[in-house]
Amino acid sequence: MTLKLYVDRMSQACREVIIFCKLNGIDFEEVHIDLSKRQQLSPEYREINPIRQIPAIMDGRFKLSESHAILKYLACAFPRIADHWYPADLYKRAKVESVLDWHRTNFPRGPGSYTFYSVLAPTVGLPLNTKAAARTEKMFIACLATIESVWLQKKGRFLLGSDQPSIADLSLACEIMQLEILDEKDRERILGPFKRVLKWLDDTKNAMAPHFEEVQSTLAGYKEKVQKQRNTLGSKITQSGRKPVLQSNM
Ligand SMILES: N[C@@H](CCC(=O)N[C@@H](CS)C(=O)NCC(=O)O)C(=O)O
Repeated sequence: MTLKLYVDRMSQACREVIIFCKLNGIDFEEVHIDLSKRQQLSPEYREINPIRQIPAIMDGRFKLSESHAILKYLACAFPRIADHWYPADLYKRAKVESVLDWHRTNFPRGPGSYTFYSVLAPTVGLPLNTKAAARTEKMFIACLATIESVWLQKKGRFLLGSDQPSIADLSLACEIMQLEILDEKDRERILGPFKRVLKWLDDTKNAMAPHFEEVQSTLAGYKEKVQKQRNTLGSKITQSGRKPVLQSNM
């Protein structure tokens, strides 16, 4: 039975799962759960993931949510997945886990939240929020500084001084790629000072070509959609039934 991925490519957590499958030749069916239509809240999807978030997978009768748990499951459940993704060696695996845990603890209020508050919120009927965007920007700039000075080392092109990427590289890179949805100037302002991070992102794109860029390219479409929506938003009622507010200072 084909593995099913319940995803929306607008979500960085979903993109990492799709890219992992593509890179490793895992056959899958992509079931689109449209966040902008709040399909994650539907009764049908609740049967797949009662937490009502994406991504989730169904492998036969086995259901699983949480992107990091999914990546680890796929790395172990499917044959011939190269060891560097999720090393069998206890010490190397523990280090990868350490980056993944750090990522989940610190980044949820990072690029995803920043792009949400500063650009994407209206696509789901919520107001932009400049104060929250400024708060999250501070937090994730601190995270970028940690990647630059702790997780990226002088030796090795990838996190933890490795010569090959792990699921931690894939997941963090997808998170940071969410910034693609911003204007070039804004992205440059945020990422520009972090030269090692920029080099690592390039190395990651190259190591994961062509699937990394192909799956991330969906963001360009969203960027265009968001810009159009920004132009017309003032006069429209959103799906939530609320009149959208373009700026909120809460
Ligand atoms: N920790 C979860 C986060 C999942 C998550 O926040 N998903 C978002 C999309 S990026 C979602 O489903 N949001 C819709 C909602 O919360 O209603 C993971 O890594 O899978």
